[in-house]
Amino acid sequence: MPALEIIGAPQSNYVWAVRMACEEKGVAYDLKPERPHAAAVAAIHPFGKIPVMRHGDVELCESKAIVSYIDRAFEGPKVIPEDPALGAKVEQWVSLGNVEFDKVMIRQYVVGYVFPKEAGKPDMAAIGRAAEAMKKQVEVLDAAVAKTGHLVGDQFTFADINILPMLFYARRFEEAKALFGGAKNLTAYMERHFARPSFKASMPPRPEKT
Ligand SMILES: N[C@@H](CCC(=O)N[C@@H](CS)C(=O)NCC(=O)O)C(=O)O
Repeated sequence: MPALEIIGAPQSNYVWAVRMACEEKGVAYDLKPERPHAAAVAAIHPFGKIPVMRHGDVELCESKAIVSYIDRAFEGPKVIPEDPALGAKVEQWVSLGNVEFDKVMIRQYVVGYVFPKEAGKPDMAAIGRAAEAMKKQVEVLDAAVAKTGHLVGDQFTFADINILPMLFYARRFEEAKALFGGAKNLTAYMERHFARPSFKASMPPRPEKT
């Protein structure tokens, strides 16, 4: 079996999610830290985004495709259930994560603090707008995990894996901390899953950057 290479800076929430999926499954991999648009990344992702993956002659970009491949190609507990309805629900939450939650929580809110357009001067108006948009997102997630403590069924899946790094990064900042504090199901969900060995083992060395 050739080595599985995960290529991308570990601070990326998407690299973190792919690595966490490997840890959940007990799949060994080599992490090759590379920034977006580095040659090794641009060779696989047409828009230079991380993560990308190489496994023998299989090269892939996009975290959802990468995790789907790893889940099918390797042994270990399934992170995307084979049951059609549950598997589709995982895809649904991963799409919502990537299209809705990442856009607001990471690209607008966290990046607004960590990588402001003007160095050292976060655009507080833009951050405030992102925090406003996060209110509804927090309500949605709080309701979604209320019943089982998971996003899909009563099992830990890639739907959870995908969202946890986003929540971890967002709650480092005051507005998110306050919003999350008012969402008791979501708070319990984070406390429970942030303690998972797979979450800790894949945590970036300095998680302040995305
Ligand atoms: N849909 C992609 C998103 C990947 C992504 O946005 N990665 C960020 C880092 S967290 C990136 O490479 N950004 C660089 C850019 O957008 O140019 C996936 O799921 O892998």
